[in-house]
Amino acid sequence: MAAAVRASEAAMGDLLDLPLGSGGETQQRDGTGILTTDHGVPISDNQNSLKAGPRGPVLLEDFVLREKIFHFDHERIPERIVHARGSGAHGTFTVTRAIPELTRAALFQKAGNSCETFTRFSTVAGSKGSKDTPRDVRGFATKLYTAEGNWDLVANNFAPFFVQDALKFPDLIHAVKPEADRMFPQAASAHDTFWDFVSLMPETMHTVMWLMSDRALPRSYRMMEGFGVHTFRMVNAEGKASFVKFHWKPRLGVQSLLWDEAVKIGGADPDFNRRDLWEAIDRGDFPEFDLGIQVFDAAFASAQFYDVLDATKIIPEEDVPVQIIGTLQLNRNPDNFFAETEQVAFMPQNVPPGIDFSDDPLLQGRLFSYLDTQKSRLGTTNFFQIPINAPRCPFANMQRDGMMQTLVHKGRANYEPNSLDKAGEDQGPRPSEQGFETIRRMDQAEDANQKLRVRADSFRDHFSHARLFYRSQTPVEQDHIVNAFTFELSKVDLPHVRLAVLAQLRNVDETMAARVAKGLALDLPPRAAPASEPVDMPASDALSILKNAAETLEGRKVGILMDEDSDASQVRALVAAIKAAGGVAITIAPRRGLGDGQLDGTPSVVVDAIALVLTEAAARKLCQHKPAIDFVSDAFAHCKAIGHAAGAQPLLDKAGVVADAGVVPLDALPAAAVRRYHDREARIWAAHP
Ligand code: HDE
Repeated sequence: MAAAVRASEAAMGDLLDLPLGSGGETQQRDGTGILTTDHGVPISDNQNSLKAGPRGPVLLEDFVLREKIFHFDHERIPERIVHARGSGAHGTFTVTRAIPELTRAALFQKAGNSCETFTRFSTVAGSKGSKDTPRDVRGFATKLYTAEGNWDLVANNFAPFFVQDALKFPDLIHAVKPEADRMFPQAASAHDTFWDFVSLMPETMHTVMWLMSDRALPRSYRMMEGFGVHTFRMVNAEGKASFVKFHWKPRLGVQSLLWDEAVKIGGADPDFNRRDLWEAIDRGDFPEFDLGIQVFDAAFASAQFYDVLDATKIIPEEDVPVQIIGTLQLNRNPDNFFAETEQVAFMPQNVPPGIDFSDDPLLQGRLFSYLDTQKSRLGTTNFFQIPINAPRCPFANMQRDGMMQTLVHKGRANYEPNSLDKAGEDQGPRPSEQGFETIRRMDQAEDANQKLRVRADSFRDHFSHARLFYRSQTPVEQDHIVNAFTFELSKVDLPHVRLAVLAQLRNVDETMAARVAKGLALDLPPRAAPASEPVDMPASDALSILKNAAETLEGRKVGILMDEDSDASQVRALVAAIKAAGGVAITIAPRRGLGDGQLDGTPSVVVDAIALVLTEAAARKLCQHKPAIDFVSDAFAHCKAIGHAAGAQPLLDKAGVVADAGVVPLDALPAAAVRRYHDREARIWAAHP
């Protein structure tokens, strides 16, 4: 086989003469258990460098030391420009509904077809070492290793995007990242430059509404929706194309943190979402997401007052329902963070035949950016050979050589066409009629033959969808949005920027703008004239988290506070009841040996509900201990269910807990812990505007 690069994993193993693991990963050959240099020379002493005499200077001759330090010095690669902090998981995607009428992609021809996957969740603005819980968009990128090549569905947990044209992406990211001179704030949008950009770019307003909402504070990566954002196309075997938007729907429902909780978790457990994902997979609670599509045609597209090619817009699910076509299950933690989660290279241009792009100018820009960034991050055009990036299907072409080439191509056929087969040699791969074929434009515009550096008129409306989003929320969710704007703008030092944002907010909702202004002690400035007057759309319930809340203990964690005098049988019964309802229970005690967590290091922000299994004497003693009081008062303020033994009353009183539907006896806790009690908010956070 001369030109074919790789016919199967087995062939790759032959070529490299290396054993391959089940996921295609190359292992070190460590069967002997002997430590060697990178070049296989056995090492006898890994404690001491080679010196001239016992106390003498270290010798340059020490190749063991030099190789080890040299490798260490080069261990880091550039972090991603955006989405630097991420967590990954292997999984399986299974088709639940065949859609040959929509796409010729082999994967979707039969229900039951499946492929391996790798998913990476991420925050966007923060560096690799930043916390998991900032107010931010989350990435949700999945590589599906299909039989027709990799399909990368590089999604976010927000349905719209901030800007309409890829040309504005670097400006957006520069504005939100830490400010250029001082390099703070880290992983936060609450600063001058971000809001300056927002105030001058009204097209950002719809996505800013999502950013100010609880969608920006996911409780868990297992509890987020994912959105392909752009309009894509599917093409069937007859060449008929349809527009599609991709959605991931979490089986556990969408759940979010409260802002105060997110801030405190940032200190208590900066790895909160990463740990949650790892632990869930580790204990066999495999996260699952349904893949849905919204399908529509050119006639629907042209009948809307907004442009379906404008990524700052959504298509309400009430207008085009989401049809479920498959399920993603994340079922294996990475073996090595760097090799897999860090080196995985997603590219929206990776699509199998039968899936195609639209003319969305943001998507078109992404088709360039991702390939380019991988070369810069991974250092070589051969990054596709890294096991996590390599297709699991045969692949072959005439691309050759380059840095870190690991494939040993044989024969002379490194050009196409050739007639080497006539001389009995391998001719190598040739194009196929079944191959990817770019679909003709569906929306052939009159101006298609002109070169124009313009923004289409159909992209002028910037506020209708922002308004739709706000009006689709419950009052509690609207309060959270008002509070988020107030907090963020309170961190903006430039007074004219605060006013300019308020002037824009008046186009979204007058009451909301007035409340934010009040919170900032500002008079409302005149409304900023919009490029196009907003249209009132019917509210979309699908946009609210609370209207769709899944009342279940599945995926939720209960923290049981106890000490050495607690009734062990009560604790055991509670743990069993929580497990039986699908939840996870952890015990927390003032001293670690007594529970899974130690009280001072396990505040209630890291769990979804609490139980107090305490005697009255223990409760009285804990009234003298600040972390215990905070444990209870925070759980109450964060609207969590609180189950308690009768003896715990002194601690409840000390923490200011007022009886309500979420404060229950221990045996009622599993039923009460399926939700939050948001009606407490008005009382506890009364000073908010
Ligand atoms: Fe990305 N984006 N992006 N993006 N994006 C990257 O690629 C870019 C956009 C998204 O876990 C980078 O490998 C441009 C929308 C995710 O590895 C980079 C534009 C959506 C991830 C890049 C966008 C996304 C990235 C940085 C505007 C939602 C993380 C490192 C034209 C659909 C993937 C990298 C992972 C990563 C560019 C806009 C999602 C620089 C130019 C819209 C989930 O190439």
